[in-house]
Amino acid sequence: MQTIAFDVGSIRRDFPVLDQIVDGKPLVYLDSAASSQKPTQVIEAISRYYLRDHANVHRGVHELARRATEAYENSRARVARWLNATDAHEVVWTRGTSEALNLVAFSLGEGLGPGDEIVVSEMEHHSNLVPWQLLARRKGARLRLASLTDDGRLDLGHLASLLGARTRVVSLAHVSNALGTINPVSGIGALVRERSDAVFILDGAQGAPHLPIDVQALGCDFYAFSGHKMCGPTGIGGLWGRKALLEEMPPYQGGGEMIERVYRDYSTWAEVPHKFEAGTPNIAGAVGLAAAVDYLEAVGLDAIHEHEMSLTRRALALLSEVEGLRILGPAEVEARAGVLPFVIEGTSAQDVATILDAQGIAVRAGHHCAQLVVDRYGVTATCRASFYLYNSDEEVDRLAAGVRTASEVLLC
Ligand code: C6P
Repeated sequence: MQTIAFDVGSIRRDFPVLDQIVDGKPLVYLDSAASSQKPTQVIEAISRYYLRDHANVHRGVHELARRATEAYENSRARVARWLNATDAHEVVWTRGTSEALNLVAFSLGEGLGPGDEIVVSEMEHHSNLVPWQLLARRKGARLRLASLTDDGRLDLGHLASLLGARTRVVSLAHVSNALGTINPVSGIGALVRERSDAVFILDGAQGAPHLPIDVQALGCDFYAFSGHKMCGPTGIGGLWGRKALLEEMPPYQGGGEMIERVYRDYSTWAEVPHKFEAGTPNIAGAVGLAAAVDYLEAVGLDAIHEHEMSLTRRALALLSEVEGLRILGPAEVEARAGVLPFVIEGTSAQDVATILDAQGIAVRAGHHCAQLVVDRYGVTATCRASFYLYNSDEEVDRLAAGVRTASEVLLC
C-alpha cells in the first residue's frame, strides 16, 4: 500500500467539509470523538458503488448482485486485515459499537445465570454499561464496576480484586471518550486470563480510529468499533470476535440471511458471521468503511497517533494557563488519546461550548454518555475538544484563545 507523508495541509484538502466559514469565522472542528469527518476518497467509494454496482447481496445470480456481494465481502476481508484477524468471518457487520456490544451482551449473555459476575468500570460509555445492566437483570447475574483513580485511570488494583472464579465477562473501554485515557488493555487481558476464565471484551469506539489495532496482540475475545468515528460513514461498524465463541453463540436477531433452513416451528442457522446479520445489510456502508480503512492505513495509524499526541501536548500547555480551568484525565500525554475534557470552575460547560461555537469552534458539552465519569469527578458536565488527523496547531491555538475569551466573559 502506498503511504502518504503526514502533512496536515494536504490531509485537510481531502476533507472539503473543513473548508468553510461558520458565523463569519473559519470552522474549527474539534468534535471528532462524537463523529469524524469523511475524506473525498470515502465519499467517492460510496458514490461509485451506488453509481455502478448496487443490488442486494447473497441473493441473486445476476451481474449486479454478484458485484454487490463481492464489494460487501471484500470490505469485510479488508476490515479483517486491518484488525489482524485470522479469518474474515470473525468480523460481524453491525450498525456501530452500540449494536456490537448489545449483540455480544445478548448472545453471549444467554449462557449466564444467577451467581455469575460481569465486570465493567466506572469509565464506560453507556453503550458498554447499559447492555450489561439489562443482561444482569435478565439473568440474575451480578454487575461489578471497577473504580477510577483521581487522575482518570482505571484502578487496576481494584479491577484485579473483582476478578475470580465467578467472573464470566469483563468488558472495558480501550480508550475513554469522557477522559481520553488509553487503558493498558494487553496487560489487563493477561490479568483477566490469570485470574478467571472470563471472556474479555473491548469497546474500541475511541481506540480503533486513533491507534494501530491488532486484535491478536491485544489478547481480547471481542472488539467493537464504529465506522463513523474513523472517517467512514454512519450506520456501519463491527464486532470482531474469536470464531469459536461466535460459533457457540445464539443469533441476536431473526430474519432473512441468517438462516440455513427454516421449518414450521424451528430453524437452523447460517454460518458465522451471517448468523448475526439478519436482513438486508448496509452494503454501501461496508464499502465506505473499507475505503476509510484504506485511507487511515495509507496515512499510517502510528503517524496519526503521534500527530494527535503533539496537538494534545500543545493544548494541555495552552489551556493550563487559563485561570480556573481543570482538565480531566491523566496528566501525561502518553496515557491519553486526543480527547480533552475540561471545565472552567464556576461556569457551565454548555455556556463555554456556546461561546466557542460563536467563534466557529465545534466542541461537545455534556456528560458524553458517560454519566458515571462526570459523577466520579464531581461535575455535571464537561466541555470536550477532540482532535483527529486533520486538526492543526493553529486550530489548537484558536481553541485556547476561545476558551480564554469564554473564561473572561463568564467569570467577569
Ligand atoms: N461516543 C461521543 O461523543 P456508537 O454511537 O454506537 O457509534 O458508539 C457508541 C460509543 C461506545 N463507546 C464509546 C467509548 C464511545 O465513545 C461511543 C460513542 C460518542 O463520545 C457519542 S455519545
